[in-house]
Amino acid sequence: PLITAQIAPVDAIPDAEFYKVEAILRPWRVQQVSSALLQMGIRGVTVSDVRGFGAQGGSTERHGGSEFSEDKLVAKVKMEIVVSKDQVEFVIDKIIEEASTGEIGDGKIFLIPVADVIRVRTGERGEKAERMTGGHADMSATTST
Ligand code: AKG
Repeated sequence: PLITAQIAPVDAIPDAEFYKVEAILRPWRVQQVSSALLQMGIRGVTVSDVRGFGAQGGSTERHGGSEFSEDKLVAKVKMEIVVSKDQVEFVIDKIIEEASTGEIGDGKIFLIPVADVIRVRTGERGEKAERMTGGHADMSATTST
């Protein structure tokens, strides 16, 4: 089934030039998600192995009564991607498309406004620092300097 982010536009959240899309995902779906992002020109993904639990208390079983009985930490992967505002919805939709199984434990996506991006090598800030050669900005070619 095709699932995309339900209408909750970026306009309704704190305004920023850049946002961090932080996704907690099933480890075995991460390769699929990151190659899809790469294909759409997204460059710059940070991945960490994490453990945690969500609304189900980490329980993988759903039969009555046992759901909230223990806090079991489940292995997940945290993907962090900082993109400009115009790319946020594409990235969220792509993550959902590639990571969703429809089962409990698919994970969650957090959207965080980012105040600035600074490239360590050059000290560049803002869009200059966020943009990467061969990345989304070059592929869409809507802006070029
Ligand atoms: C949760 O704790 O909310 C879960 O979804 C547990 C199931 C899982 O992550 O595999």
